[in-house]
Amino acid sequence: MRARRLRPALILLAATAIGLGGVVTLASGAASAVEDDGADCPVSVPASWPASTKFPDPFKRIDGTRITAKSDWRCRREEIKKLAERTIYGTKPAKPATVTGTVSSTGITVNVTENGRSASFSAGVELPSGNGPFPAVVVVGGFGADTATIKAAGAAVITYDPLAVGKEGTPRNNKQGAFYGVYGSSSSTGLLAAWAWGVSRLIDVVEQSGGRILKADALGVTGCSRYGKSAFAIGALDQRVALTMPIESGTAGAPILRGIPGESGSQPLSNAYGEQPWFGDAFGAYTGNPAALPVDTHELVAMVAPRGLFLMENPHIDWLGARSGSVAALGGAEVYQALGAGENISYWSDVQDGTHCASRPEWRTPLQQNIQKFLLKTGSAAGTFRISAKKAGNLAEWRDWTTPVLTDGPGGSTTPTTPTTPTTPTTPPPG
Ligand code: MCU
Repeated sequence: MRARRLRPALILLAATAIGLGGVVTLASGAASAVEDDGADCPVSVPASWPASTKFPDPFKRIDGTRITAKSDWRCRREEIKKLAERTIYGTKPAKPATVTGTVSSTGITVNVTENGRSASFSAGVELPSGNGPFPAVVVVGGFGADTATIKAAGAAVITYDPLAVGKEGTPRNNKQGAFYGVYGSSSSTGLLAAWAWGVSRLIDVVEQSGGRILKADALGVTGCSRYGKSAFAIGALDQRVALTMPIESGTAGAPILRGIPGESGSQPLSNAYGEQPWFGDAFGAYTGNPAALPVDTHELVAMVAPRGLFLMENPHIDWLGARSGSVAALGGAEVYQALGAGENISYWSDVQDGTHCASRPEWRTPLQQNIQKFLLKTGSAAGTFRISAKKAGNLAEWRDWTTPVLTDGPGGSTTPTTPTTPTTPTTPPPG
């Protein structure tokens, strides 16, 4: 059933960007200073929820009410995160008690300790020409990302080998790698959340390094295929990532899970669940019935909002589920729009070369523009949707909700503001 052999992974890069001080505004799309700005939101995941063949309403809280203000998104996002961890990814633990490490012009080392268990891993660094500190893009795995364009644009490349953090090829009850060394080989957390945890720890180290070489507030992430699934999860699960760029991610990546069974030739949910422990163990209950999921990937797209997101897909290989990918992007874009950040999401599947993870001329300019806009902060290109007619999904078939007009103005805060001067109110930008 495989469309073609999609090579197993090797390594690559990673990037980081971090901490802005103070308030983050929605329209600007700036990254947050923290991994999860809704960590303090009270969320109780119910024991059950209604099934729906259509997309769950991203604006509807677990209690059935809909959000009305942009500032409500922070805690609604946290609900989506908890539901996605419970059913799709497994839990991505928060920062361990101790994270230490080093950043040099050639590499990053990470050491973590939690509950008496320690683990270490490292990543490579390739600097662009010029003087730092530099923004950076974490490249997950060793293929499919256009590292030449990234560096030419002025960003460093952080080469991240996710397999050191979570190995492939293990049974679910004996997972291996740095993550499972700390959280246990029988952890129900899947590889995608484990790999995302690893990048979050790299970001911790870059933050702690003082920004002499790499800028913690200008970090992106990319990767192709299984590492496109990874890039998507990394960006959804860490709000310090300023720019998320998954490539040809397929099932367990951007494509809507509800769409896969009906998309001819796409990788079946059960096949992806069985191929590698990418999904969390709990997803096994949904492979035959995605309508029972309380969330879908349009809401993972929404979790990235208002930050930069550039989804790249290949419409020539059915296995990659690009039609379901387009619907996820369109559904998630509704949240971007409601937050006043509609220009911060791009989707591009209109490409010529059918080869999986090919080097593609079509993506060079938008890649450069996204790096300029979200990492270098020198550009303001509009978001673009270039959906191949070969694999164009129809959002209207998938939703039975409308997109609300949220109050608060375009400058509404998404971050629990810990103002340096607690008495000074935030002034939203004009407009
Ligand atoms: C698209 O990502 C995967 C796909 O899910 C697998 O079925 C296939 O074996 O490998 C792809 C990949 O990672 O190729 C490099």
